Amino acid sequence: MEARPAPFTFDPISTALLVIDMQRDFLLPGGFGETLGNDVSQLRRTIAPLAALLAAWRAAGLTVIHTREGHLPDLSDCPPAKLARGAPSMRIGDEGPLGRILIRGEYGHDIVDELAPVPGEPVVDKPGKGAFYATELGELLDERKVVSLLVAGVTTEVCVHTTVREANDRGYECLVLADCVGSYFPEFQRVGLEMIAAQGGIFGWVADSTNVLRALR
Ligand code: C5J
Repeated sequence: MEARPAPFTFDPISTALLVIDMQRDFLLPGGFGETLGNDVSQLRRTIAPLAALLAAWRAAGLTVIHTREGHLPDLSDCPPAKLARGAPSMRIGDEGPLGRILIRGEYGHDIVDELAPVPGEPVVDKPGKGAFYATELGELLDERKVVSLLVAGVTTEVCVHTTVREANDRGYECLVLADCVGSYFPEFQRVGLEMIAAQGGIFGWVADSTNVLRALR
């Protein structure tokens, strides 16, 4: 299929759609992300195209894996440096508008209703920005003989980038879906995507989900 910087070749059977951290804490108006002063519409524009791609990918019987960033209620898996970073007015584990911020089991930690996982789709809980660090993601992909990833989710320059870099080092071919990844900062979105496809695709490929939908037909 058409992609930047060059066409992307994949076999859907050995490709997983990896949906990163589409959580209420990041995306919902009134949620943690918005209380930090972020414009959540920059992330919310990814929901509709991703829902359409998920529907087509599921209808074709293909692999979907979701991730969620978050921590155990006692914060034993959260490095003190992550807790303190940026001296925020609200920290991970504090009571936020949608429950304790980024704590597993809380309402805000879960995935937005529009993209809710369906039975059989693994949900990987990750304590870090990268989806491979301290998770079972590598084993899940091995079991399913996955060699390529279509990457969607938020945020482009943080958890999407970290995961794509981790995946690249592990030998996966990554296509990042430009319309299905989002950043609160338009400039980071633009540059984040350029960085992936630069230098002949140093971390992978970039394309819109409509190109994938066309390739599936
Ligand atoms: C993610 C973050 N998911 N920005 N987290 O990107 O802290």
